[in-house]
Formats: sequence, C-alpha cells, structure tokens
Amino acid sequence: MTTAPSDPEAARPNQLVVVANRLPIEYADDSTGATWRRAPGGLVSALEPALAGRPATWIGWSGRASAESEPPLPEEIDGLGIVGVPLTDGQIEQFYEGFSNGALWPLYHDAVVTPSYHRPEYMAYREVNALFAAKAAELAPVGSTVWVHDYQLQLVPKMLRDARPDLRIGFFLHIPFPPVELFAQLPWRRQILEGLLGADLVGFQTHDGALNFLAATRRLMALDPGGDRVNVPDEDGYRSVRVGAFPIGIDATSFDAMARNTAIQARAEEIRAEMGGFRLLFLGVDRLDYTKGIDVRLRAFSEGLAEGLLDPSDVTMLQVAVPSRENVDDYQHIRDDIELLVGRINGDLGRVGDPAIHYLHQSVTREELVAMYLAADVLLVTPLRDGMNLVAKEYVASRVQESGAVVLSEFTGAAQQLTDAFIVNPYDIEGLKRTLAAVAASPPEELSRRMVALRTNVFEDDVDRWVRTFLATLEGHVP
Ligand code: ADQ
Repeated sequence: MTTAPSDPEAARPNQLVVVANRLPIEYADDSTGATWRRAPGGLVSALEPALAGRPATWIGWSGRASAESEPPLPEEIDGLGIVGVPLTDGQIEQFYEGFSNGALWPLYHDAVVTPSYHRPEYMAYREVNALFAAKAAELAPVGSTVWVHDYQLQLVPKMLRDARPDLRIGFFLHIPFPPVELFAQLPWRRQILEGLLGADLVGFQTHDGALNFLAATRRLMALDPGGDRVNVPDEDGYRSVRVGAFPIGIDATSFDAMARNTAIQARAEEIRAEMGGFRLLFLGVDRLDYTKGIDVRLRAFSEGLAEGLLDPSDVTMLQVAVPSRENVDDYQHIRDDIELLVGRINGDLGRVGDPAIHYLHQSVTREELVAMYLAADVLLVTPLRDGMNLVAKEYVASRVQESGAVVLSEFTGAAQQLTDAFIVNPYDIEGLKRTLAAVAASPPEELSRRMVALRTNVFEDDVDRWVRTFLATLEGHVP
C-alpha cells in the first residue's frame, strides 16, 4: 500500500529525515522547571554538520513512557524538526528492553550472553517498527532522503519502501552484524534481512559486518550478492541494494579544543592529585555493559599488581561505568559482578586511602570526561565485541600533548582503524597482563610516535567524513 505524504505538493528532495530509536533531546526537571533540552553528544552532534544547510526532521522516541505527564515535545530544536513516536510502558518493555536488548543486542555481539527469543517481544518489535515507518511515510517530502539508524529499527526500511517507493532510504547499523552461523539462530532472521533490504544502501561499521550481511542474504535468502551489491527481486524485476562499510568517527576537533581549555587542563591535574602519588593512571570509560569487557581489564590489572608485573606505588586505575539498561536482568547481573570484583580487588590489594581501583558508577559531563582523558596515561578498551567504540577515538583526540597509550581489543571496529594502538585479545588475560606491563615500560618516544599516528587517523576519518560519505553514496554522488 502506498500512502501519500501529508503535503505531497511539498516536494523537497533536499530534505533529510532521520529515523532513530531516540530523539536527540532529554527531559530535565531542574531549578529552571521541567523542560526538554538538546541531549549532549550522541548521534545528533555527529549529524550536525550534515544537517546544517539542509532542512531536516528527526523522528524518534523521547525516552519516556507516553503515560507520563510532562511538557509537550518541542516542534524544533536549533532548526531541526522534532517528531516524537510515543511508546507505551508495554512497548518499551517488549520492543526495547525485550527484543532489542534481550535478543538482538547479545546475538549481534557474538552471543556473549545467551539471547532470549520471545514471540510476543518480536510482535512488539514489529508493531513499533511499523509506528516509526508510518511516521516517516507521513512526513517525508516526495523524493527526499530518509536515514534509518540501528538495530532497534531493522524492519523500517522495507515497511517504508512499501508505503513510499519514491524515497531514497539509507540504513546504518551501529553495532556489529554477526556471522551467519550465529545470525541463523534468530527465528525472524528472514524478516530482518527483508527489512534491511528495503533500503537502497545498508551501511555497517566494518567490512566484516558488510560481508556477514551479504553472506546471510546468500545463505538464508538464496540471493546472489556480487561485489558490494545484492539484487532483490521485486515487481519490476529486481532492485539493486548497495552494501558497504562506513566506520563512524567523532567530532575530533571539538575534543581537541576542549582538551586545550585551561580550566579542563587544571581539572585534569586536580584529578591526578586527588588520586594520590603515582606515575601512571590507567583509565576505563564505558556504558556498564557485558560486551565491554570491564571485568577482563580489572582482572588483568589486579593480577599484574599481585604478580609484580605492575608496581602498586607506580600505577593506579580509574574505571567509570555509566549506568545503562538497568531494567534488563543481564545488566543487573553484570553490575553485581563488576562491583563484587572491584570490592575483592580493593580488599586484597588496596591500602587505607589508596584503593587499587577507583570505581564510579555514574554519568559524567563532557568536560569531566575530557579532563579524565587528559589525566590518564593509558586508556583500556577491552570489549569482547563492539561495533566501533567511540571512547578510544575521544581519548586520542583529547591527547593534545601527543602522549599516552591506548590498549584496544581486536574485537572492536576501532581496531581496524587504530592500528597503532596496543591491540589485545580480551579473552587472553595472560597476554593482556603482559601488554599492560609492556605499555608501562614503554619509552615516551615510542608512545608518542604511536599517538601521532592515531591522531592522524582520528582527525582524518572524523564524523563529518562519515556523514558526508554515507549520504553521498546514498544520494548517488559517489560512483
Ligand atoms: P556505545 O555502545 O554506547 O555505542 P561507544 O561507542 O563507546 O559505545 O560510545 C559511548 C559514548 O558514551 C561515548 O561518546 C562516551 O563519551 C560516552 N560515555 C561513556 N561513558 C560515559 C560516562 N560515564 N559519562 C558520560 N559519557 C560517557 C554504540 C555501539 C558502538 C559505536 C557507537 C556509535 O555499541 O560500538 O561506536 O554506538 O556508532
């Protein structure tokens, strides 16, 4: 069925419609009263350069259950049109916490915890995807471009194409796409593949992700992908869908500028002083998620201390874990596991006023985050699997003195690009421990050589390039 846009005369092919699970705004109830404001960071900052200069609308969920009484959503923020997709408590539980984060998230991250597949949750996923698709079909001007984001909305491209074949539809997956042997577990694998193939361009963080997807279309749908295209049968014969890797970057210049701010530099000094006398500060910064390998690095660090590979008077560690998905069982378990581990390590290896591991379970401001990046000598990024990992890139962009080191899991998308990091296998605690000791013993010139190379990469492949390349490929400016 084809639905016309509400104002079909308003053909504005230059218009960009972004469809993402979350709107780029947050609800704040502070001294100035209850209000909506722009959420800091995130996808909206990433897309900002692309949105400037062309009319754009963002369709997403506010992050609050629709039953809550609160001020209505703003119609626009900084020139960006805002359109909410209200969700009920039941939909949030089944579509978001259930299918998205209990089935798809673990499955797409190598099933590091066991995915749970529940039919009512998939039904809710389909129902909510239909709500997003209907909103985009209603609002997108004739011939315009719609960019759909991430694993929560994989059915939207096909639903939208069925309703509005005039649109140019792009999809980008921010998390890994798993090997077909794993993906094949999913009872609704065919629906997901058909959903994604509704797009003109399907983008992944890495070549491996793109290849896994193409292999799934071959194995599970008997299609015959060739190169970076797969032909999908439709009523006119077939439609060609382009598939590719578009590794996401960060706004490196803004991290660099913050790191040159004297107040933030002073705060970095203060953090080091508050943590006591040591030569090297190891830092971890993550959403508290079982994919991030937080426990792995805590174990390697503490074993390194206990075995004398690392000198306790020389090194210390700060782990910041931002609360995440706290209604999902596996996230409650990982929090308990990590906090038990931190307690044990500090009990065994700490001294009064001098814990081996400083641990914060909280979100920090961007300024404080950059101060931490500036204060830390070694960043530990040890996910068991991660689509990209922006923290690694943010740390590099903040190291304006060209010092410091990144220990980086080979199972992150970032490892494909940040090849001058110390690349580790997070499943190999012995190897990780030895790498920590090697980094601690590395001459500053060697670390600086690596950091210069890392910075070149992060500044060249920044978010602006990501957006421009994706949209140019989708809109046909790139052959
Ligand atoms: P995430 O899994 O959320 O993103 P990541 O890429 O590291 O992981 O981004 C996390 C963001 O949160 C960073 O911008 C970081 O600064 C911020 N952050 C982390 N801890 C914080 C804290 N304590 N306080 C405040 N801010 C904090 C998903 C995929 C990734 C992919 C991104 C983007 O899982 O693989 O890189 O999307 O595509």
